[in-house]
Amino acid sequence: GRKQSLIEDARRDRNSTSSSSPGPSRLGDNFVFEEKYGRVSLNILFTLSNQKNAGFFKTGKIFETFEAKLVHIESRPGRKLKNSSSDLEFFMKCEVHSSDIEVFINSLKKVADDVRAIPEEKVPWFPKQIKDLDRCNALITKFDPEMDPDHPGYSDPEYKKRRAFISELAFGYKQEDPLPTVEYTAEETATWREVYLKLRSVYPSLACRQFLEGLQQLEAECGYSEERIPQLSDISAFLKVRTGFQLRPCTQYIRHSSAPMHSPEPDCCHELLGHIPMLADREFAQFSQEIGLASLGASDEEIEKLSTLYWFTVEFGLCKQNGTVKAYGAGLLSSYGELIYALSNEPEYKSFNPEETAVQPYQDQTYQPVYYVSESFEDAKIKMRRYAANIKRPFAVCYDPFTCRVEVLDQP
Ligand code: NLE
Ligand code: FE
Repeated sequence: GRKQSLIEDARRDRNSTSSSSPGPSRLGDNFVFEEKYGRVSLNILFTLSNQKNAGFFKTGKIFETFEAKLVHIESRPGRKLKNSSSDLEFFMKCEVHSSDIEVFINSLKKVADDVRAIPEEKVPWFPKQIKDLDRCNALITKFDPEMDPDHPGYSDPEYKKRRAFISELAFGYKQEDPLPTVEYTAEETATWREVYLKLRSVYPSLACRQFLEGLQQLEAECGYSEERIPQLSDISAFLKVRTGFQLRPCTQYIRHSSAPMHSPEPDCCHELLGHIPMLADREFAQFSQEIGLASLGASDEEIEKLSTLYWFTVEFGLCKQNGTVKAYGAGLLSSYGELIYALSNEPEYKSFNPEETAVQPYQDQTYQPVYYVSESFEDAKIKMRRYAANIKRPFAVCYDPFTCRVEVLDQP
């Protein structure tokens, strides 16, 4: 009897609204669902406070009544302090008839608490904890020497073999693994030495203060020198106590010995000399994290803009210090050729402003024709936060330093 009446209730509800206005289906004022063949994909979240699971079967009936095709179900203990510990939170992916959405959600609201529906299209998967980055290892670099005839190692089969071997270490890496150690050859160390000494000679006049401080600490405490290529595990431990940053392996191979002053692709010189000293600075580390957090759950279009912002700041940024322009971008600090060029009077300078910088076209084959100058990292961080706050997402994200997880907060 109960079963029948529930279905009838729901059917009645359904019929009473089936003649409602055509066009995009709406839920409240926030979401417009995208239809495909009259059906929409929904992510449904709700809490059940019923101790005997009866609530769960009631929701099941509603799914059945509305012919909602279930794609995925997850449950976990509820987190809300005010409720009893027997609460369960559910996350379900399903497809429903678009004309049914409102009445379907309303029916769920009668048997479950905190019912929320988020259109599938607006919530792409994104990493929420460090371990999730194991799913992001399949990084493709477009300047692979196997593919690109302009790569300095293109016609050196030995080099390509070695580079492929080292890059495999990163592809197979899992968060619980120790950071891979690479035994570098004498030739590789010779390339490092050349890059190191050349760059080291111009850093004092061209690199920003934070970079010089970071490098000095790395030389004093992490064995940075022209003698050997530092290993990731030492650096990761070093950064962790300074700014909380930790490393995962990426490009541990080194550039081809024929082109030490500029590499089209990132390599260990770029990571170790360009990025690491900057990531030892708290203000800069926070700035970098702002960009990452802003990207989580954002649309592809927004992510394109954020990567442009990353390009003109973290990779190729300049900043003012005591009235002079200095380099802080890693792509400059790891390329003697471009560092000298960027701080000559050849390229054009513009002042950093996220709205404008985000849409500046760029190429990655050779030196940049235009660079953006920030007033300070603090100023860049504040502007970046303001920019990120305006990105439209159905939720906000917040990094919890205690659990090292990204918390997803629902927008009111
Ligand atoms: N051009 C840089 C270098 O030579 O170190 C690498 C570029 C990474 C974006
Ligand atoms: Fe980089």
